[in-house]
Amino acid sequence: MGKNIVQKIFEAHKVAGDVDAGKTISLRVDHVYTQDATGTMAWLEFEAIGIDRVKVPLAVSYVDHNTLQSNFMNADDHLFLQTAAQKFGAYFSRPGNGISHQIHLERFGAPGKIALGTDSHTPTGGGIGMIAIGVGGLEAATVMAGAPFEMTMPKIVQIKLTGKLNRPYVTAMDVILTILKKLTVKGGVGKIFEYGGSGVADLNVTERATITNMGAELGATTSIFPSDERTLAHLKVQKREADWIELKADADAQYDEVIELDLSSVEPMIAQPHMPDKVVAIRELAGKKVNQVCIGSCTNSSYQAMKTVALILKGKSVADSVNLLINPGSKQVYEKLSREGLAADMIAAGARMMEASCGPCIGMGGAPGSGQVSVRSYNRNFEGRSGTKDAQVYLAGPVACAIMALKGEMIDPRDAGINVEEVAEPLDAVINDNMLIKPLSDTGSIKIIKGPNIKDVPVKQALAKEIEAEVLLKLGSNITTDDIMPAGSKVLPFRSNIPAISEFVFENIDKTFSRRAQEAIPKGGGIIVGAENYGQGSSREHAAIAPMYLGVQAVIALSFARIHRANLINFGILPLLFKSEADYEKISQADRLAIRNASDAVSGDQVFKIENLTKKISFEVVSNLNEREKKLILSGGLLPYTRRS
Ligand code: MIC
Ligand code: SF4
Repeated sequence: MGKNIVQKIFEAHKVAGDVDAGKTISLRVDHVYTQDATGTMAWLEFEAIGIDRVKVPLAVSYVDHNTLQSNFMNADDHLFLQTAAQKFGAYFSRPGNGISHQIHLERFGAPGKIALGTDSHTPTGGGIGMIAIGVGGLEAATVMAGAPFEMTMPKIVQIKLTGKLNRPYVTAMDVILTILKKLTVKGGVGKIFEYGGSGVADLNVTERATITNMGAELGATTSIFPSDERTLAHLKVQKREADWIELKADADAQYDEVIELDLSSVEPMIAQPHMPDKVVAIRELAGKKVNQVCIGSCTNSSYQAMKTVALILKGKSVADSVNLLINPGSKQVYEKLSREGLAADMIAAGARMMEASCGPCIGMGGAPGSGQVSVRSYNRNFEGRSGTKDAQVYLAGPVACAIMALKGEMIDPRDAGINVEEVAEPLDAVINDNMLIKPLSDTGSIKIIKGPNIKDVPVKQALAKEIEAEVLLKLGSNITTDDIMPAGSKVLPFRSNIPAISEFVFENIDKTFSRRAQEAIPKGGGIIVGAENYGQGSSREHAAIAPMYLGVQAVIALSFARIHRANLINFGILPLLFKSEADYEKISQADRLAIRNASDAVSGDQVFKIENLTKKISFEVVSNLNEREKKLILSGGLLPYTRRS
């Protein structure tokens, strides 16, 4: 029987296990990369494991999130990351060099490889034919220390593309927004999307990367495109054609499911507040006033996208009511735009140019005003993420964004009367790796420098036999990690200080959470109750470590998002699933729950009896842990487990 691309790459990297859906598989990993906001923990955890040097062929430590330096904290973190990278044998990408995913696509990504990144948008690498998966920092640290990467094999779904995009008004962003509308933010859970069909050839690598980037918003484990002539063209521009291999599915390859999409049917789309799947055609919102437009991020930062934007803005002026912010994805793109006068066209039109970093996407500056409408070529519009709780954030393609910045209102780009030039993929790039510091061979004299805000990683005790704890919070579906552990310029600098960051847990949902959790610690700690897709969004393990630090013992939900579930387990918090949906209704906030024989149930049949001591009823939950996950939970998490074994 023929094989699909995912099966081919997984077979070639398999250390143990099976490539069949639902089975556990262990994989050899080629690249591991971290970004600063998750990387400080990852590298502290690597240090805590006690290995001298990374054991994967390529490790890169990027700095792209915490670049706003309003005091010493972020700058201290950068120095820690730089010295840790040098000590442990990783590349270090300096602040200013750009966003990890964009740079990885330019300088390191290669078809057929397996990459792990401590960021949920790592699947951007699928655009170049890599299996690129987002993981928590501790997972990355253990793989860098030499462990294989273990996961439950997802289902493999083919998205079969036909036709061609109606360029230049329709972009790759509209393709993924169309898919999000159809499949929703839960539609990819437990799946890998493999793109195929004749329409693939219509998309270049950076357009493919926009699509795989936002596969994260579908909840997918990852997404991948074939490697073909267009992949070779991308690598040639980067002077890396030696990294090219052809990758395609066999003619008789099988998939768990096939979804068809005709690219010529895609029209300009927009996601409405506050979820990336609340997608409608832009024309349905025509006339709505816009206060802010942001263009860039890891989703739409290619030279091609940025040049298209520059040419739309050239010789014109942003509307009086609009603030236009542009954050190019990499120094490489930014330098080329500058050398060719395109950045000047953006500035002349009134764009506020930001450094090549995540910026407003994660609330690092550029927060909209109260209740303002912001349209962004980014990937997430969760409530409050922009830094302004009542801001109305929409997501759209870069062409639509640039046109709305000029018009001051929402408009289908085809109706704006603005001629948009079709920009081809570049034939060359400004290659200057001076902001990428190479690993050293002799690291003996390197001292890791830690500023006063960098604190040790807290470690949990082994799982208790009996848990008796209070329901600290009862939540609905699709709770994001931004809800659990907010980001933004105020909170992000505490990413290397768990005691300090834990003060902000669930801040936007319930300001009393952290205090109540701390008060519950002497009485057995807390439990969180969620509904479907609990923990969707980012890979930030702080959404697990900080609750663990605040005494949270278990989360009971109807379903979990993949990375967050893994992070909970890695930090010793039990992820429990209701056996019957009706039991969700029977729990109220502040109820006291008892989980009898918790550790026995983990090692045994994984069915737990929960007694609701307040309501005097009981019900059952299950844990569905694989053998390794059982050991981690029993030990109190991956760090105590790794140290002990
Ligand atoms: C995000 O887009 O939410 C982030 C910030 O990049 C996160 C990582 C983080 O929280 O540090 C992600 O996507 O994983
Ligand atoms: Fe950065 Fe935003 Fe991309 Fe996350 S989604 S990596 S914050 S640009």
